[in-house]
Amino acid sequence: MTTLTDRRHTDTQALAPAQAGDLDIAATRAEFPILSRQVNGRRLVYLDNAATSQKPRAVIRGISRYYEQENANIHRGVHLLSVEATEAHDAARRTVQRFVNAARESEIVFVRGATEAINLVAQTFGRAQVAEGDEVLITAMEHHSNIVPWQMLCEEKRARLRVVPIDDQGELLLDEFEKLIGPRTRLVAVTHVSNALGTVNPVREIIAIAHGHGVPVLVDGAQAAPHFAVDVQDLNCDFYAFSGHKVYGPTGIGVLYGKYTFLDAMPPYQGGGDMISSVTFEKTTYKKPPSKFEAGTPDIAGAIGLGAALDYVTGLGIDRVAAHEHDLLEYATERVGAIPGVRLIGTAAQRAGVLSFIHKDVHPHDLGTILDGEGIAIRAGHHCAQPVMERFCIPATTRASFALYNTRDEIDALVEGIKKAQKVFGQ
Ligand code: C6P
Repeated sequence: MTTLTDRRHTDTQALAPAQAGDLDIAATRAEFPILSRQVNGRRLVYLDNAATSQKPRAVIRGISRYYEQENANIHRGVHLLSVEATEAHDAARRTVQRFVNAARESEIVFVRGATEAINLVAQTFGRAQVAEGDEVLITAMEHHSNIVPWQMLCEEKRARLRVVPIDDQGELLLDEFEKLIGPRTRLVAVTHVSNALGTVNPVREIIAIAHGHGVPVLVDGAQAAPHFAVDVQDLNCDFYAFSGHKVYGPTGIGVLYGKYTFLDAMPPYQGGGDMISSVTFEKTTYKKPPSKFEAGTPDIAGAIGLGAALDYVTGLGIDRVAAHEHDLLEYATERVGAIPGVRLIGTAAQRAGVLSFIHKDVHPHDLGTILDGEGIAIRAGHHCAQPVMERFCIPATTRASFALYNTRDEIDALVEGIKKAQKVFGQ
């Protein structure tokens, strides 16, 4: 059955090559109700999109519609509502499949978010494949979600977690990566885009090198999927993880893409309803992927909301979004970087979505508080990437992160806010 979700995607296949300025930002902003609210008596300037992005009406409506018109459990009922809810959930999976260009719908596993996706791989693939003395290779710019699950696995298996270092710009040292990967490496887990530095890693090249050693690769795409086109077949990654709430979808839903051969060979993650073929007290047999990894009633409304979000982004054109955000990041880098006392943290040649910085006189948390008073939302802290802070010998950064609805005016407001903080705290 072809759904609205399916058709919308087809309609947007033939977009012209994207340029900054292609998006109608005023019209786009009008689709996000929260952007018109006031914060501390000022218009909201929302620059904390790497933490979570705001939701367009299409997503809010999609979720409301499900609860108002279709609410039922899926895969279980013979009644109409259950059939409709099942179809809507299945359509959302096809939308995700197209969004990342997976070869098969069954390669898309719905999870709670990037964190759960990575834990799933660590607890299934990892526990089956990693033994004493083996190695898991990550990088020095990973989010805690792509460190701790591997650390837990390595502790349990008496395996070794190895870390590819980064340089002062926040770029991965590829020659070190080539030195570290070896006969004991069982998996490479690497972020596509660093949430603390904005670095876009050359994951295609990393995957090719790893595959040359027969090593599979998991890519943490939490900060990539919202910002540019992701094609898992082109990347040739074995696993790809991302969260719905950073791509304009709801919280509590995310995606694990896995090559079917891997998913099929992996043991289940959790046991329960909907993941079994048959159960007796003697033996249980499991369904094929993705059901094998989706025990229990899933977040049905979340999947539908995620489908609506990806349709929304596809409708705008992800390349147009990328071009617009690239322009914002360049502008912000130039303007914030020119403020006396500011040091940018993360100056890689390829960056996306994120501008991290420190100010010599103003602690990031104080700066965050002053900016909040101006209605400007940013994040201050270690961004769940403490090893990155350690690498740069700093406790925290201030981070502005961008989305498709942000404007140059909002960056100007950020610059004014930083200058105000400087006056308050500067010596
Ligand atoms: N980073 C940030 O403010 P979850 O929490 O599962 O949706 O996403 C985890 C995650 C994994 N990888 C990367 C690269 C991430 O940036 C995140 C989430 C947020 O930077 C919250 S800490």
